Amino acid sequence: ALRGHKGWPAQWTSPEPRKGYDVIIVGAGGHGLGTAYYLAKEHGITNIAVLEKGWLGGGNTGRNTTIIRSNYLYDESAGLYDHALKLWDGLSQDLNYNVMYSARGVMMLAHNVHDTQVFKRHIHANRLNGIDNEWLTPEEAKAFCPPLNIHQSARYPVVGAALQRRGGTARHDAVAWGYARAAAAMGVHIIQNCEVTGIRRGADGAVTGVDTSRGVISAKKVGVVAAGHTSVLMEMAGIRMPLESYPLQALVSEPVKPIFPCVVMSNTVHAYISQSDKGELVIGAGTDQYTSYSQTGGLHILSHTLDAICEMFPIFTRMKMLRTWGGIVDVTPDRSPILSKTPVKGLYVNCGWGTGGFKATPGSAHVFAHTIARDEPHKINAAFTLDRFKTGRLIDEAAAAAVAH
Ligand code: FAD
Ligand code: PYC
Repeated sequence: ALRGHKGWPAQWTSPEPRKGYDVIIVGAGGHGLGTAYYLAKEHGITNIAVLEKGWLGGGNTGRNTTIIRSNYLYDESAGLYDHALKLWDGLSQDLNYNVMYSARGVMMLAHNVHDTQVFKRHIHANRLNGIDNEWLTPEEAKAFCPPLNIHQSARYPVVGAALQRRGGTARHDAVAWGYARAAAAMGVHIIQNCEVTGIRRGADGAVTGVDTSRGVISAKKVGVVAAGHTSVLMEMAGIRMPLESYPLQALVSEPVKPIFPCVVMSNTVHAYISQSDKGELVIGAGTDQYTSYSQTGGLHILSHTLDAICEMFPIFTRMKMLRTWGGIVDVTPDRSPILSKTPVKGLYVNCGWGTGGFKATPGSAHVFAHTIARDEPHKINAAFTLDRFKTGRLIDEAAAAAVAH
């Protein structure tokens, strides 16, 4: 800053695309950039292009509310999300980039008998999988989060809470930037403003490359990591995906001094909240109830969420909201992601994270890189196939999503 912001070295270069690469990753969000990073670092594949139609990190990675946790119900999910949580722990050191991971605790509020039973089931299942999760009384919940209103006259009084102490938040942009810088340093090309408009296949049906707004680029392996636009891309290869795309909104308040020590979520009243290091209250809602590719959402969703925030935290009633935004989330029927080979040789897909993929970024990228490099899934993502919507071997995590949709 003292030099007038001049002479700063670029964190990654912006090369012209080559004619071809060993691997093309479509989408420069955290999952796509992370995949390129682990392909280079762990599998020695560096002739990679990450193609991004907009700017790096401008999709859901840069729009999410950064909640990280691994308190999912089923063994498969526990394996995947806790793999990610363990990687978060050392990610700043690994990337030599401060991703500001803060294990400040994620507390999910129970407001009725149903919530209590569901959360206790999750707590027991998590513990059997070696994942921390504990039940708190309303008084213990308030001790952990002093702004919380536990008065029993509330519309939906707090009757208890599930707390994962290792859960928390991280700086979303830094995750994209950290992976981008580290991948570029190993030779990965990150090409922004390059929209993929077609997926090319040879006579044998296998992938041969992609059409883009900057010309044809060839590759024998293409990984689609395009979050809200997965269906559009996969359609280019003739694959109809079991996905629905919805707007999901969030908003932040004016910045205030540190007041909120943790993350609190309530699926029943449809609101969640944390405080960023800048001091803003970061607040999120449920998805809109209609499918759309517009990165805005209905105002009524936000007002409903703010009603709930004011009920749970009357201390915030007079806070001013600064800005709102939306992203498009791709939702699978069982609310679990797809990290998989596809019926098209050389085409791989990482999608279906719905409202909750930020937390999984390092773990998802790590196992997806393995899947592409070895042409077979890592044991951690073996169950997260595209095929499961044919076989019926679903991983139903609707209750763990914790965001209404
Ligand atoms: P993205 O970051 O969206 O990256 C995909 C990229 O693909 C985009 O940059 C896009 O421009 C690019 N792309 C698309 N089509 C093309 C094309 N044709 N050619 C080239 N590029 C293309 N998850 C959590 O775990 N915790 C949370 O607290 C949380 N909060 C959320 C709040 C909101 C408001 C939203 C919208 C999402 C939230 N999520 C949360 C979900 C999370 O953001 C996503 O699951 C995750 O960021 C997905 O990462 P990604 O890298 O797969 O996708
Ligand atoms: O998956 O934890 C989550 C989440 C919080 C907000 C949006 N998604």
